[in-house]
Amino acid sequence: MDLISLPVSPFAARVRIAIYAKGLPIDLIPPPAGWRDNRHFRDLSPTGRIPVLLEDRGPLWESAVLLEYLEERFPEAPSLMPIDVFDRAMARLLVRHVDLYLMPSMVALAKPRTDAASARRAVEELLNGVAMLEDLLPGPAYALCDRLTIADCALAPALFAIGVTAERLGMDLIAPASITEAYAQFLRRDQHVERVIDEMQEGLRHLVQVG
Ligand SMILES: N[C@@H](CCC(=O)N[C@@H](CS)C(=O)NCC(=O)O)C(=O)O
Repeated sequence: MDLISLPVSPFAARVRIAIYAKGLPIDLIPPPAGWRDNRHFRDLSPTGRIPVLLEDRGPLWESAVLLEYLEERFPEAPSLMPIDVFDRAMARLLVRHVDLYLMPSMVALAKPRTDAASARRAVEELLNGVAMLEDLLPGPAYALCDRLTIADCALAPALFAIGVTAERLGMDLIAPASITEAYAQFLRRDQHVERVIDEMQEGLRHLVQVG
């Protein structure tokens, strides 16, 4: 089984954390050259986005779906879902929070040609999304139960990407939210999160070098 992934993609990064933490036999492969306009890639990924999991029965996409699919597909591997049913709902809720209230504005800000009004709106939305997290996160601990879950898999790369974007803009988008900041720092000490953040950093360095 293969995962089409790019080191810097926060969506692919969350799936890689899950793959590493679960010790799964899944190979990471890059998309084909010119993937955005590549017809073969479009056949695998109708949305034209990364990541894509290549299963024997066909491709699967949408990183939040992939996180849950890997849970069910490899029941013998260490679980990244809490046991408690309320915590399971919270895990899904935090993944949704990342996808609905953090990533859209982060992606808008990361675009090279965002106009000033859109950028202001995106910063406001992002600050709002981070502020909401303050009431949902525990501080320096895993988001739920006492181990890594899909919530941490989604949050760690998103918070890293927000930090990188904020630094580029000369802003501080996470540090004012002290609980979220402490949580992000704590997560970086998890070996699987650290590995993937290193991959993202390396990918960013490469992007800067090639321009
Ligand atoms: N909702 C999708 C979002 C995936 C996504 O937007 N991936 C980005 C890379 S981080 C992408 O492929 N963007 C298309 C592009 O850059 O043209 C998911 O969770 O998998």
